[in-house]
Amino acid sequence: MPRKITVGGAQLGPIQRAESRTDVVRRLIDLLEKAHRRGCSLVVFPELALTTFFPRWYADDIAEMDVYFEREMPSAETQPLFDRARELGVGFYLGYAELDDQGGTLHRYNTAVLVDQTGSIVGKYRKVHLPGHKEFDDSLTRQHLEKRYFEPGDLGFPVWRSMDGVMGMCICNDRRWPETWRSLGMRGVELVMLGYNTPTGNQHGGMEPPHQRMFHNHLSIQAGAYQNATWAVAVAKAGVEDGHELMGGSCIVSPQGEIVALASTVEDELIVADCDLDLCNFGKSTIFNFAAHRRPEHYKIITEQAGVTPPKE
Ligand code: CDV
Repeated sequence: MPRKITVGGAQLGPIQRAESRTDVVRRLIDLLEKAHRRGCSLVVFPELALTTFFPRWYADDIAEMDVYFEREMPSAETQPLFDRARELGVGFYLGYAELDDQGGTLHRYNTAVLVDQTGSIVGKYRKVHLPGHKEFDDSLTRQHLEKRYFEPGDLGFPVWRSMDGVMGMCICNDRRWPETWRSLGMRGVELVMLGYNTPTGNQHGGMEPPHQRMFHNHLSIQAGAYQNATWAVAVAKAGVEDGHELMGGSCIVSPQGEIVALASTVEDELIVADCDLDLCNFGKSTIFNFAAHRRPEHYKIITEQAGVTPPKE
């Protein structure tokens, strides 16, 4: 039996600060219904897909940003998305800001869940690689305060057997780190879902103009997919959000590293691809047969230290 799954990447245009959760969920449901009409059984939404990208703003008291967080998933406001997904038999990946107060202590994470075709949450991932900084930095052209508002994820890089395949998740900046992809690859991942909110301009001024930012976006995803012989579905929140421009470029990448579907706008837009999960077998059994070719005895430096140790002058 071929393991083909038709996947939709549901890119979102901007979500302005004033937009209510109910209005956003309506947009998500519209995209979900469109995806269903196009034969999709899985839809990937962006990172922080329920609100504006609030880490661009500084608040002295981080609790001021709690209005952008979800205390439960699903909540009263997001339940209609889960209900519609179950009615249509479409699974989805959804990114959101998670406020976890289990055990009496508050924890804030940049989170994504995988929901299966019955509307049940089968997996949760919390973003490991948080970009940016913790304190206001006036040397930058713009702030990116994810390190202020979120803790690094504490769940590692798990995978789940769902929808006939081995499914993995990561979030935005994670895609730039080969460690993310290899951790998922080592667990046999066949489809990586990821959402992103990437400003079109670099916060360090003139370096890295927009065309390079887009190149790096695709380069990271294509390399990660190829080197781990997996499908990748990468989905942006795009356009001018509260005066700040986010890049589009949502794409679906094959296990050969080729882009097979690409968004052409910075608005709500659905991209679709038929993903044959068995196409992963070629890379996994030949050039990227890890058991046959990896040399972990030489890789210790990767897990034993974070920074660089150059040779002495
Ligand atoms: N939301 C993100 O993780 N954005 C980062 C930006 C700050 C570079 C990204 O890697 O796209």
